[in-house]
Amino acid sequence: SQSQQVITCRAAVAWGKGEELVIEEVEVSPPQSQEIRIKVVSTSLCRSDISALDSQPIFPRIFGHEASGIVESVGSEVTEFKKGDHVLTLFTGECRTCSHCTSGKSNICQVLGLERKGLMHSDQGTRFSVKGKPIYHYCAVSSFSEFTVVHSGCAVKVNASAPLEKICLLSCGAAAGMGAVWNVANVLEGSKVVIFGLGTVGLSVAQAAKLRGASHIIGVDINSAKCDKAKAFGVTQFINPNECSEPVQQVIKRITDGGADYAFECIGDTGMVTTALQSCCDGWGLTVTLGVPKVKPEVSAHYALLLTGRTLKGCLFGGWKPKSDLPSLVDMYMKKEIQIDEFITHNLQFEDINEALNLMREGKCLRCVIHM
Ligand code: COD
Ligand code: ZN
Repeated sequence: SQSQQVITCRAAVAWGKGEELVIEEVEVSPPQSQEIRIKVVSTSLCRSDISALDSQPIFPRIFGHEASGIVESVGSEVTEFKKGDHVLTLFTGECRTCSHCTSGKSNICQVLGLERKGLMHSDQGTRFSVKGKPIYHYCAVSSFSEFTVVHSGCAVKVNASAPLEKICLLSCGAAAGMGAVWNVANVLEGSKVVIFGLGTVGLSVAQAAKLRGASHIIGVDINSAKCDKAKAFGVTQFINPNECSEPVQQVIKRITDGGADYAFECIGDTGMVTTALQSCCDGWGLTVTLGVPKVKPEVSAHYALLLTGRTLKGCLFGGWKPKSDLPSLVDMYMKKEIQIDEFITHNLQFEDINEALNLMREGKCLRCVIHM
């Protein structure tokens, strides 16, 4: 059958640390019994693709983890999907049977959780090669390819009338920010929120906080060009720490009269986690971390910050159970209850994918959608 055949297609291969991606002809294996093969339709570039390209010694590799597509073929044991289904990929999967998935308390699947070695969950192998040489995956998604293979627990079927070239954003950044506000922090009406980092993740936090009726939404970013877009997403006050004569946490404490109720770290800098904790009020101030650190992974803070009642809480993908929860987020978008189109600053053809990396490195985009 067709599902048993190797496909040859174009993929953007990363051959070495920090290098430009190279469009190559790759072979894509058929899906194994519990896997599906997807024709990628759209994939947006997320900061973590670049962070991993610049830091992890796993090459050659196909990046991309924020994507939408159409099922091309399914493995022999897959009943949940069929050819032609519209799907979003899941960089953190959901098996629905492990103790975490059934706990009602966690979105961190013990079987299909974030994959860090560049391999597939099923057999610790790869499904790509160039002239017989294996190519590693990224987050077991690898969407910078015309076709990819994912575990059936690492994709979710969505409303087929939703525009794939937009909803790919809900597969990572935009959903992560909203989930951090609604699921993890559970921001209450009238509260004071501060957001560190105003990329797509931080601005999704702003949008979600606005929808919850936060009274103050303070946005902090070293790039002042983010200010206008930030205000459009609900940021009430923009602060560039480089333009302040005192530490940013002091500025925040002053304008919030003692500290924010909630702080969100959306930069991926553990030093800013400390600053975020310091920007929260004592008693109940909650700091939520969304960013994966690019450099120093350890967090440090004076214990007195915690002794006086602050909480530090981490999350992955905004606490969403990806398979269970994403379809309703897509439906919210279709009902215009959430905005994602406004995050798309650039649309590029696949062959121009390096332009997307350059734009993000230069801080000139929110999301670049790459059309395969
Ligand atoms: N102070 C203030 N702002 C800063 C600083 C600083 N020191 N450094 C950078 N910034 C700003 C930048 O100017 C930029 O506007 C913003 O921070 C970051 O935005 P982007 O567009 O670069 O990145 P995002 O929004 O796509 O993602 C940022 C995260 C750090 C959240 C992202 O990389 C991440 O870690 N994602 C979630 C983790 C995860 O789930 N990973 C697995 C797959 S994504
Ligand atoms: Zn991402």
